[in-house]
Amino acid sequence: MKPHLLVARRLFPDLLEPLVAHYALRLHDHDEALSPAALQAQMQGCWGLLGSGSERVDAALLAACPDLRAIALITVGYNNLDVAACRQHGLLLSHAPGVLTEATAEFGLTLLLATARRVGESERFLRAGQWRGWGIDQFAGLPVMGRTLGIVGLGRIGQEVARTAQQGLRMQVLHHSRRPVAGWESGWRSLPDLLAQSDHVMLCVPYSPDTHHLIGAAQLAQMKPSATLINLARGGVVDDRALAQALIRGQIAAAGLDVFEGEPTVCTDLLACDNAVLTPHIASSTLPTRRAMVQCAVDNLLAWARGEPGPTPIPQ
Ligand code: 8YV
Repeated sequence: MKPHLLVARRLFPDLLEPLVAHYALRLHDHDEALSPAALQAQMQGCWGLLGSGSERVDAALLAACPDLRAIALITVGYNNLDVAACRQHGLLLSHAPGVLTEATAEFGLTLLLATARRVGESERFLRAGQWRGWGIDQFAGLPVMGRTLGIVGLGRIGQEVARTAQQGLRMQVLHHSRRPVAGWESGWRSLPDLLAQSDHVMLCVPYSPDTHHLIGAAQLAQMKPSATLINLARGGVVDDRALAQALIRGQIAAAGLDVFEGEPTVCTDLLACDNAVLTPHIASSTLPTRRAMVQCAVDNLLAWARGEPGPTPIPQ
């Protein structure tokens, strides 16, 4: 009998096809994530989970799903897993590093430019039929080229943003990371210094208990009033309510957010902020990239079916 594999999202059926030879697929063919209770129910008897990064797997779920032996994620982030608990249960774990670096970095810069140059706000104004004439200071934005970009978290995506911002936009790049990153030592700043010195701040740091609400009221108060904040990381890295207050009070100029605490629900105060560009977690969303992410999970599952280690295990 083939082991059961829960595919917890609507993915690309053609890419899942090779799995059928080895696994009995149980498809949750929807864009809406399974609730924790539904996930637990669907996982009964499953050997594996092909997940999208939003399925919470913790000690309680593992205890309730004793057959679970493997989790392959299509995402690079794996903060939805209690990795220590998964390892205690001896699970095989994989994620999708590398394949989404360019698309995500590209979107970080898209959000930065759109936020600084007020693309969302001015488009809403035009579509609402409010454009009566060209104005000398109409939607005057903030300059990006040649300015200082502070990147929090200089992993693969952060470094790709840094290189592109330096080369393409002639930006001076500062960064804050826990460990020094070879080749980038001179741009390292403490978090307060980075926040105080940057014209634009971009968050590229993984989410963990250590980075929960890394940016809250106190940190927002350290930023320049003319600065923008871009969140490309995870919702929980920013205290969204504090951010909305900072945007309303003009404590910072604008924000560009692709990720939210409690997404897909978005804090209503943020929704009301015209100086925020808000996108529905699409940074990695180009078709080639999304397909490569799914392929990465499939490759790990196929390797496991052959009794081999997968190509992209979650690091120890
Ligand atoms: C995913 C991501 O699109 O890979 C990640 O960690 O954040 C994105 O690329 C997202 O997690 C899908 O749920």
